[in-house]
Amino acid sequence: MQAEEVWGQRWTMNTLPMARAYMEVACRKQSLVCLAADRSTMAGLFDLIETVGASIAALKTHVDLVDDWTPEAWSKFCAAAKKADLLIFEDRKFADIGGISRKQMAGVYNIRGWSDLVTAHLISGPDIVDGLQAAWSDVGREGGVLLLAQMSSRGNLLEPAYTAKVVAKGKAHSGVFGFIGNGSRPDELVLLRDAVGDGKLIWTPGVNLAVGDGEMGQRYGHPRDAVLAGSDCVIVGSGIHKADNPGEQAAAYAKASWDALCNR
Ligand code: 5BU
Repeated sequence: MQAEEVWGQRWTMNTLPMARAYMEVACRKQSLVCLAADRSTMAGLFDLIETVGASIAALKTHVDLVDDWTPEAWSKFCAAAKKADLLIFEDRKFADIGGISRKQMAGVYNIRGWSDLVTAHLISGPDIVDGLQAAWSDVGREGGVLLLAQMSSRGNLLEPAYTAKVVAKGKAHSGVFGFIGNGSRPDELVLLRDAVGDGKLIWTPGVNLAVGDGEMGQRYGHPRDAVLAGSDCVIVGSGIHKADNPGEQAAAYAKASWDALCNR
């Protein structure tokens, strides 16, 4: 199916190459699922790409939680992700001043060299987006920033007035790919979508087919409800990687998210 037909206004109002790349991958895979690949070994990570790669559109990493991380293994992992037609999203939640965030994109993990997307808080001001964009430019690559406008965890401090300011500043910036919204609360997502409009994407963690409370304050909403409320990508971790049959579960999340997009 053509991306424009499926995504409607979200496609026509958004000319950012990375955003369109995502919308096209989602159509090829018929999935709005980003896998939160929170496994602690390289073998566990490779296994995930192999078993669920066909049902997901993007892969979210926490590069600093892998016990046996090496640059060589990581570079093979990223190559496997690309081969599986996945965008690579490092959920680093940068928050420092622009110049330091730029340097943190280099360093041991060299996030600028392999990430297509990263997350950032706007707590330090909008220059963080320029710092992250400069880091990708430093190595001749392009990427997009997802700003945390909401979070899924209970008691978080990203209150409506803060969310509104993040959206107002982020909407106007071409380096901003989109916003993180709270996938566990469709009513909050509807408000976020109203504020964002169609020009930027909203990606949502806190999604599980088993709705309710998770570990340590995590909260979960249903993928269908998140997409109907305005999410463009459901970020799913344990719902897939801890399942008895991750392949089957990934396909179920893909179907729920894709059907909801087609209904929307
Ligand atoms: P889970 O296993 O589906 O709960 O994993 C959720 C993932 O999304 C995990 O990697 C978190 O770091 C990430 N996350 C989140 O849960 N909530 C948020 O508000 C943000 C990220 Br931002």
